Amino acid sequence: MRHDPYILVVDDQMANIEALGELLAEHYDVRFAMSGEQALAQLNKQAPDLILLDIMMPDMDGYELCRILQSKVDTAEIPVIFITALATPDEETRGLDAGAVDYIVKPFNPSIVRARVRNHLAFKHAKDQLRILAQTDSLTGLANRRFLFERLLLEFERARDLPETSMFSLVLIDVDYFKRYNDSQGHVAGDFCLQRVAGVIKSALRNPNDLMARYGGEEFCCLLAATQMHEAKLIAERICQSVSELAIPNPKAPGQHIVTISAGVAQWRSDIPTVEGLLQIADQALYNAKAAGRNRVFL
Ligand code: GH3
Ligand code: MG
Ligand code: MG
Ligand code: MG
Repeated sequence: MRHDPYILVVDDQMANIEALGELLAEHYDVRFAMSGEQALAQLNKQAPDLILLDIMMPDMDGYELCRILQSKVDTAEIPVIFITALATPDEETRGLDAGAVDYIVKPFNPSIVRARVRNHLAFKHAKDQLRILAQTDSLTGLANRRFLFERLLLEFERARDLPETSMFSLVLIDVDYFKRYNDSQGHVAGDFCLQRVAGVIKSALRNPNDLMARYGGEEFCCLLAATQMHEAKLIAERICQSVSELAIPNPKAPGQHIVTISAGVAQWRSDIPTVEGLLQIADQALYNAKAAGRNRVFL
């Protein structure tokens, strides 16, 4: 079910909130806050799709709130429309410079407000869709390589700044004898097999800070936040076990003739300052798992 877009109205006067609520409630989930602090508290619970923001408010004014929103990763992408009695070009410029997408002067024309809100929400929706596409692997629905590296770079930056409290692990996964699978079952079945393996990897996700990605063709990488390598190894072993339990026939593979995976695990350390360095350690562990007979996890 699709939910109505959520619009947060921030204004210190009830009359303004009521007027905007009346105008927009038919098509949108309209909620309100009567101060900047209240708005920030609301934003922590759920991010709105759009904010309608008054400028003149006691304590924190609209410009300041807008700047705070722009400075935080979680809120920087939420479009803000100022809706204010301040009507000079200087004030409008200041509002747009603070990062607002639009500026509406009170008293407002209801149908223009509705039209602007609708257009900005459509733009926001298109942007969200594009971002999801840019971050997602289309075959498996996991994160793609680009998004994985963006996140890894962020994690490394954070770890460099706070080495004492930083900890995370990488699991590099490679499907065993997958060339033989393709050769005997065909590429279409191969793609379907990768989707099923990805499904197992996805179900190992524990919280929003974990990231499961398709690293390359039949290779996957899990970024496990706040996880040391022995815990990461257990998670990888569970994935390994679950993939073998799928019992997907791979007639040309030795042993049980089923699809299995191998994995290498590495934990972040301050003496390995680059993403590539840590990936190389995980890759060496993966290589050792392969050499030791596959269908297993190595540190
Ligand atoms: P190993 O156990 O040593 O990993 O053997 P392997 O055969 O899995 O290793 P190799 O790297 O030689 O083969 C990987 C194969 O994965 C080659 C390629 O045909 C297949 N592959 C890579 N990407 C895709 C994909 O998107 N779809 C399908 N169907 N096959 C893919
Ligand atoms: Mg006001
Ligand atoms: Mg491979
Ligand atoms: Mg392989």
